[in-house]
Amino acid sequence: MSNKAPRGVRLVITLVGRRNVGKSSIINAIVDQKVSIVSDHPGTTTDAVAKHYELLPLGPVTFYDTAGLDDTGELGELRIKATQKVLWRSDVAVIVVGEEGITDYEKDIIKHVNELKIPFIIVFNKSDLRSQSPEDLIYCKENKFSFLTVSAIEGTNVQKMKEAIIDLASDEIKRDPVLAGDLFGEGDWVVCVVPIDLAAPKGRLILPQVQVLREILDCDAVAVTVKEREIEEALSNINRKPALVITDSQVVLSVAGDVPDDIPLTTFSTLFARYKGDLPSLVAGADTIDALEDGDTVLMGEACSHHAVADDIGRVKIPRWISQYTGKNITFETYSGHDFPTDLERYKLVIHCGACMLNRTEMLRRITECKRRNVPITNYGVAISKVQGVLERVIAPFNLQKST
Ligand SMILES: Nc1nc2c(ncn2[C@@H]2O[C@H](COP(=O)(O)OP(=O)(O)OP(=O)(O)O)[C@@H](O)[C@H]2O)c(=O)[nH]1
Ligand code: SF4
Ligand SMILES: [Mg+2]
Repeated sequence: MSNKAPRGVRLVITLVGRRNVGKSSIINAIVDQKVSIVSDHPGTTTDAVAKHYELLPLGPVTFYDTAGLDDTGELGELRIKATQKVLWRSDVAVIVVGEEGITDYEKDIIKHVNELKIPFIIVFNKSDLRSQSPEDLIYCKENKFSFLTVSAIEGTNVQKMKEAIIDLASDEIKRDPVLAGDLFGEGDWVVCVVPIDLAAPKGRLILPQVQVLREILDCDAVAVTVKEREIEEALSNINRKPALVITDSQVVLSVAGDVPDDIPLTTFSTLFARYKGDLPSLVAGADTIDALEDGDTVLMGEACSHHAVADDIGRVKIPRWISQYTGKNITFETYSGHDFPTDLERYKLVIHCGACMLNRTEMLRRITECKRRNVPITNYGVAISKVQGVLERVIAPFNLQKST
């Protein structure tokens, strides 16, 4: 069993429901191990528990066991919030129903999961104690909800439940997104420009660079890696035209000057904007930079609370470049972590980080949520290319259809 797949490609399956309905027992039955504590005391699971598992034939997945959504009191509220946060990054939800059947609590959960457009199955657990009521059966059928009766204790229908989960995962999510491999062919040369400055971690490359290099090698192409100062020399010394040059966004302007126009050029961030999200939407969002006015507020969305450095890209550099580019007096607010603000409408534009710590589902959900609220969203890399005047060039290799 492999537990080493990068977090970004794991499918996330979350079990939600009231306390004591058997969520933890179901996870234990699926993975056939005691990963979650089970007891008849309601509220046993207090924090979301993650279990990595190889769900064949789908591949590596993470099951989240969550705290019951009917928890009361101040702590209960925090737990409910934590469970909702997990839902944001979920590809599939399993809504577990206990002996009481579907009540208003369950209907609320279904409504919430539906709003987030998470495919779900309703699992009527404890079938050894009680069979599904005719009302619940009608409710599921009328609403066309998938459902299954299960007994976690006796193992009834556990295999069927696994199969139903695999069926629910959308084809889009099941497909491994392509990073760069469609932009060059076998035997092609690809030049990667990697600045080694103070912000570069000691002794290693960062994960996006490593992933791109690995994909070039997987495609049987030739990877040439240089710092920005050496690009010109490298291009004049390799005796064939590279199929693509991929540069760090922060040096894209100088690299664009050094790479002749007939060589396709893009940035690592643009590759990741497509891999992690929806490139046409993020490119369309960048148009809003031209429409910013004095007094507008822009949200800088960071997906993790990384340690901010003196000349931080999201907190210092991009705000400075956008202020210079627009000449407007704009307020920049930063938001970090797995939360996403609920008052999005306050912002004229959201500029999101590269989302290396988010899975694709969560980034797509953030984009969808912005679109639903009519707030344009772009990301750091696309915004940088826009204000540097090279956006058209770095998106040219992707042949994008304009998104609205
Ligand atoms: N008879 C029967 N009992 C079950 C079944 N599934 C779970 N239980 C029992 O129900 C109780 C609650 O199970 P848990 O798995 O802890 O429920 P939970 O939803 O994780 O509960 P919280 O963590 O408190 O939210 C335990 O006593 C389990 O043994 C089942 O299929 N049949
Ligand atoms: S790109 Fe986003 S998720 Fe990745 S380290 Fe930066 S702030 Fe964190
Ligand atoms: Mg539990």
